[in-house]
Amino acid sequence: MKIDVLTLFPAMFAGPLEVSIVQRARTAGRLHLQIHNLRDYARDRHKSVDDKPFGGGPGMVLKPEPLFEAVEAVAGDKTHVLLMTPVGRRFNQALARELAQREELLLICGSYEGVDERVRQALVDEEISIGDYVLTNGGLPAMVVIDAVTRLLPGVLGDDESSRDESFTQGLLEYPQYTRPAEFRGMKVPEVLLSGHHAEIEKWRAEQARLRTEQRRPDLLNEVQALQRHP
Ligand code: 21W
Repeated sequence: MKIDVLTLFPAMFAGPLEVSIVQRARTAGRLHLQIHNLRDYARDRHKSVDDKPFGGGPGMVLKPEPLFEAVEAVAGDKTHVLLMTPVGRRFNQALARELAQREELLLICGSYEGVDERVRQALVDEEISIGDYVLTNGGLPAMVVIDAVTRLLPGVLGDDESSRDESFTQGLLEYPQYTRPAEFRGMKVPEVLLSGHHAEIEKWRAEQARLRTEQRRPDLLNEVQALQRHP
């Protein structure tokens, strides 16, 4: 998959996308990721990317010209263009799966200033928010989307990682896990996990996952039922 990012803060992207599974996907050639500085597409002498809002009011608005220039330079016919914005569709695992089917994504990071509406109108296929809290710009949300999508690309997770991911607990919260020692500071590992009875262990884990989900995230249970009907 090819992913391009348009941002005013390219420095944010050093780090999170250069470690762990995303870095592994890049090295393996499964993910071609490029970060572009929106300011490089400003044509005027001052490289301005924003201006005062028509109608007055505080703050600034990202100008259309640099965004149009950038998208026209970077996007191809097949590119799915996303705008990261607090008013977008809420990001979740189902949307990550949808996006992972695309060949090319272009993520535009909004800033606190907001974006000229004509960008939405003419350039953007889909607007995405990662949740109901106010961030300073769309950089972190873009990294969240890239991380969640990358691990779903074919060949990115190892067999062990992806079989764990597709286990029966899909859509439920994770069951409790333990490693050695069997007793630590008086706290014991549940007997069943030491028993070697694989069927019993599976049953216990399934129960625990369901219990935890009922207690902590009852909202997820409807989605799990839907998943079980159409996996
Ligand atoms: C914060 C942008 C506030 C715009 C009137 C009109 C992208 C984000 C962002 C940001 C405003 C996401 C205004 C969850 C987020 C993001 C920065 C509003 C002022 N007044 N997901 N416009 N949370 N955040 N602008 O903050 O760009 S995805």
